[in-house]
Amino acid sequence: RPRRAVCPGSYDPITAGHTDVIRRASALFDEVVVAVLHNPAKHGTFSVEERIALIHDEVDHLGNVRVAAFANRLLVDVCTELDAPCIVKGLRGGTDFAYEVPMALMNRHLTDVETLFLPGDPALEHVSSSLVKEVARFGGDITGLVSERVRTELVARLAESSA
Ligand code: COD
Repeated sequence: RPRRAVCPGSYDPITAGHTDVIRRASALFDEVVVAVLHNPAKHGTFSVEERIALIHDEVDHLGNVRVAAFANRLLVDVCTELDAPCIVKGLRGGTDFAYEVPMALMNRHLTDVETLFLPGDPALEHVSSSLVKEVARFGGDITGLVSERVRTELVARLAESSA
């Protein structure tokens, strides 16, 4: 039975911070499932299909990472369906910790799934999808915070939406 972990998130879009956590998780487990959790009623910057394509571009070379989308589901139910006893998340300092620990405890309360926290790369501590989008929207340079493909597609997407 393979040891499997889930890296959950919105991934709207995937950033260098996400990629770092997924890469490190892929070295620790037999298989990692990147789970894009979304609410179909809410419009993201990228569609779920676009987010999945952008994630594949960054993780396929790792060889043991799958990508799947789940709409309106509890993360613990996703873990049960995937037969994954562990969630892996990156922590960006104290604020993430305060927000993430109650979720980890709630998830364990619901199904006894464990959450493994990896300290985020300090060089990427300021990187989130939302800040990257805000900087890009107003013309700031996001090189190195996302892949070149994400940067190009994000800049194009934001130009369309402000046109
Ligand atoms: N450094 C390190 N880690 C990072 C960085 C960075 N720079 N950036 C992102 N990460 C990691 C974090 O671990 C983060 O948790 C993860 O990437 C995902 O980030 P986002 O922004 O894409 O995703 P979120 O925070 O919007 O995702 C939240 C979930 C979808 C995981 C959460 O809402 C959820 O579990 N929803 C399902 C419903 C549910 O089960 N609710 C009850 C929970 S108790």
